[in-house]
Amino acid sequence: ITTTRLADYQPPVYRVEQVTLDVDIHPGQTRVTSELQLQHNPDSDQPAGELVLNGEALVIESLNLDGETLTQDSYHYDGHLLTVRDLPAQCVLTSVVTIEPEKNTALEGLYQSNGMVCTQCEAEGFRRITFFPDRPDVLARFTTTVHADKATYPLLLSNGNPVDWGEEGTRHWVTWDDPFPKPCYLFALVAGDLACLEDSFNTASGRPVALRLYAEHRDLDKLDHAMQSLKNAMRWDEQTYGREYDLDIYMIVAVSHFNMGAMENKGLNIFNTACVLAHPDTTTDAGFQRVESVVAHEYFHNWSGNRVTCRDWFQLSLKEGFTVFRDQSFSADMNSAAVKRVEDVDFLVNHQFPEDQGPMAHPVRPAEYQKIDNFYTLTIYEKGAEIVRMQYNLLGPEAFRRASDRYFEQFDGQAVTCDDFVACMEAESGLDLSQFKRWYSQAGTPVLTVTDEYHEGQYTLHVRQHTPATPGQPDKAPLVIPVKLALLDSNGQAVAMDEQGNRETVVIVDQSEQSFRFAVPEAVTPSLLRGFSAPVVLDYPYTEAQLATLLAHDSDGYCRWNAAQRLYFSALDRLVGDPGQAQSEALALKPVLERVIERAKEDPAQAALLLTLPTEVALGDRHSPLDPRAVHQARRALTGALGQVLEEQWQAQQQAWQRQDFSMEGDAIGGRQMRLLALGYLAAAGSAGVTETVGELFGHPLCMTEELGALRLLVHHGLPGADQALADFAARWQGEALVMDQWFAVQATCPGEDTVSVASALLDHPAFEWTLPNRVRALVGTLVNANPVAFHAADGQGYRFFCEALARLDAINPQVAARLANGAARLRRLEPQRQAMLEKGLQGVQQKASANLSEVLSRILTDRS
Ligand code: DPP
Ligand code: ZN
Repeated sequence: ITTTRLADYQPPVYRVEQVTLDVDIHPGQTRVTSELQLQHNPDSDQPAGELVLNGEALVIESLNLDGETLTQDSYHYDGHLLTVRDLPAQCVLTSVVTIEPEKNTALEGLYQSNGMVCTQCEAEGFRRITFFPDRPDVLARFTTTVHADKATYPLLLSNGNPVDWGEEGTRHWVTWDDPFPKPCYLFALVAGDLACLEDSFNTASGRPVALRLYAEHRDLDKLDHAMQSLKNAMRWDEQTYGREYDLDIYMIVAVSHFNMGAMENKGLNIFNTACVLAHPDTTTDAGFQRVESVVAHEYFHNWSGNRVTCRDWFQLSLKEGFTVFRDQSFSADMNSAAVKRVEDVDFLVNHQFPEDQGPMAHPVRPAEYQKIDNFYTLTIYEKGAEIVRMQYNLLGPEAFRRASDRYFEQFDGQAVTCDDFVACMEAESGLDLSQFKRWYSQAGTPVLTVTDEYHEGQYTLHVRQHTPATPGQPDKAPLVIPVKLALLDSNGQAVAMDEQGNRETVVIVDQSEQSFRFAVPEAVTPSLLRGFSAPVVLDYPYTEAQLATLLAHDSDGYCRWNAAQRLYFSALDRLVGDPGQAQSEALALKPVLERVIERAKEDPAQAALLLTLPTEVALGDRHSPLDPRAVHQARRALTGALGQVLEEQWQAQQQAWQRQDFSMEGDAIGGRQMRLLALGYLAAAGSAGVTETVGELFGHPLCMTEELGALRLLVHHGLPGADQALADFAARWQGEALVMDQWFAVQATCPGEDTVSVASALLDHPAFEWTLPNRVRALVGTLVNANPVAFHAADGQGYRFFCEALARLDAINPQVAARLANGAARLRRLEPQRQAMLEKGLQGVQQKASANLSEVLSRILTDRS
């Protein structure tokens, strides 16, 4: 196992000017011929002569340099690297290799999925197709010819435009040419028998672009939403960033077997079916929103990622953080911006913060890795997006737009670094962002400790910042933390904070300790970190009365949500170990929640967010050592008690949001959320009639959101009819893989220790497949990550289930196994008995683990935090 370090970066010794690929697909064996036009790189301090190419498990048929066959003594291949000696400064290297896509269950490189052949090359998949300098700073022009059987693979696709085609008996071929130089991680190829939804888009400058979305024939009716999302994203990027699409064709192919969400290959995106297919009968509202954002995300990569790419994989967040920021802004513009921001923050604090506080903590620009696949993380993506968002807010929209224009124009066609991005921000704003850049190199979540005092018209905030140590980074320097704030008077109204009468301001915290003064006429409640202006933990001793004021009156959606979360957490913290007090906690919460419920008609989606209790995982992280049973009981008790004390209100809500007709309008979606939430509280309270109402909803749903929502309530609350509903659901949807994923997930997330045996039995269900990542995530991933009381079952059953799954999966798909292993990141927070059981299980898995899995396991096992 080798460690790759940012500090060791060297420019490539050779450039590849042109790649001519010929991929000849035959059953059992695919032959790949590649011709590389090589040129010594003047930026390298190494002389011409020796070239090292990546190539993973390739079977060599021949190697040829400038038309001469290479003899065994002029090259060396160890199964991973091919070293060729005595190369001139300019030459053509031709290789013929064979590969076996049918046997590729790792789903990297060229592989088969439901009868089609497709690729996944990011980060290091191309080396499983042919020999190449597989690194993002080698940009080459690709011309690709695909040959295959006509009947099995009527459709042959690659990047760029089709320039030539023909037939050879029962076989045919197509040549694609991509005029834009690209790194090989953006290469794509698809061969299959697929249906196509076709449309077109006229760019701002009037060029027509053909839009083609491909899926299996049975899924043709599930492509409309992705198409509409794509067109919206194309228009938005023109209007918001001045970025036009650049090829004549834009294609998306839906694939069932896929390790990630989707892949932004130039002109030929390949998507996990879960991120592109959508139909109201089979897809939940959340699924629709995911499709919209992922389609946009991959489209936006055409500029932030493809036209301007990363110099090395340490810069991954250069494209991912920026592109997530872009897709978040897009979704905010398409839907409710306030709701979108809260959803994004909720995701960040509940998933990225724990990562940043655990053994896998790493900077947004890591300094080293063993397998880059393990760094497609929430830190790179979501925290990376927050770092771009802070720069957006520091610069303001106009300067930020000038800076992004400069970035895209100056670096078009190049492979660059996070420093290059920040330099553009500095150049267009005049700001000095050198200290700000610590956000890229320093891991961990900063804690802002704030206290305040009020004396005779003078309100003072004292702020301290501290970032806890993370693996390999014991000492942390102060960051630049923009804190947006307002000050609320006793009526909850924001007061003027300066002579101009501004009622909101931003203070920049950039030292370990600082104070900020405001002249205000009375003692106030601070509304801090508005819009979640920086990804930090805020520690301020809010009283419950202040939280009630913020929740009722603050104009900032994030601060309202955060106030609600704090109220819930303090009630739940008291109930952990003492759930008998749930009734009195619920009564104390009742008046504030009543006001939120009353306002639900203004924005039901926002109300649903405000009325949702923190998860058991989030609550568990506040208690050391983790006590999953007590946490589960506390949350369950509070849910039931809130169901009881607000029963009338929940009843009214569930009736108010009942609809006769299906709609995808914002209010209809929010209404479904509110209705299901209200039914959940009623079910937890054992309210009379709720079984009938939920059963009725399950039997006559208007859409999958209702059908699945009702099924989840039946199963998770153990209502009569749950088993029958599960059987009916499976019978109805057995042919729809994505719906069946949900069926597995509903069962795996049923809170309770018994769920482990249910899930173990489901591993033997005929619809369960180890080779299908979506299915494994639905059953194993959800239990491990979203069902702590089952995962941490006291007898260790959950750990056995997990470790067996890890070992089994690792032999099939190391990337997905390594991702799943992160479920054990809380190992050192467990009490000694559980810790010993899980540790032993993980050590057993570690002995035979792949390089991917081994990196994650060793970080977890050596964690001493
Ligand atoms: N396909 C992944 C994404 O778009 C990796 N680039 O985030
Ligand atoms: Zn991306």
